[in-house]
Amino acid sequence: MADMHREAGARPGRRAYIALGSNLGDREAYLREALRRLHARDGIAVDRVSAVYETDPVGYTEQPKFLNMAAALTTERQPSDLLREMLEVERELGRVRNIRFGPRTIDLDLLLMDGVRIETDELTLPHPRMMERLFVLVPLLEVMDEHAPDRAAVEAAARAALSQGKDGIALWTTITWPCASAHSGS
Ligand code: PH2
Ligand code: MG
Ligand code: MG
Repeated sequence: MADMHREAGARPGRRAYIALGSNLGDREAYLREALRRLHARDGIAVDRVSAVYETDPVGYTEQPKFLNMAAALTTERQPSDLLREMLEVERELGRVRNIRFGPRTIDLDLLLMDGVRIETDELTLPHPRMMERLFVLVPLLEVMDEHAPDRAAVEAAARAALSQGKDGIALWTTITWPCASAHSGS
């Protein structure tokens, strides 16, 4: 199948890219725990993670700075099913939804799945706001496959956003992945 993804030693499935963000509590711990919990779920493997960036809040600006990162997954799940698992991990990590775009312990956004274009009430792919957000584009490019169908579009968007300056996003740390506590799934 043309849209199936394989890598030496990897599970079969489709490539997906997600963005992670946190601006409440121990932000780095929430990012790590979200990755660990996603990876532990059946049919979802976290293959690569970007560096972690500290970023100024965009949109609703009266809130603490975020830590943002991105990850490349392989999944056998359907898009809506993957999204449901991501929302469940958000809930497990204490995410409370009150202010739209407001502070959160963890935000997991499904950005892209190779070959998938959809628009439903729950999910739009590609993510409708990803192309304007440097805090999404910079980490995403670090984990995207060289030949990913959407890579050229993401690069062009990052160039456009970077031409306005790289203010508001600074390297925070790097995470070694897989970490010792992430089970292999094999
Ligand atoms: N998420 C938002 C709104 N604003 N700003 C930054 N820097 N990082 C985010 O993850 C973010 C935001 C809504 O999802
Ligand atoms: Mg978001
Ligand atoms: Mg979200």
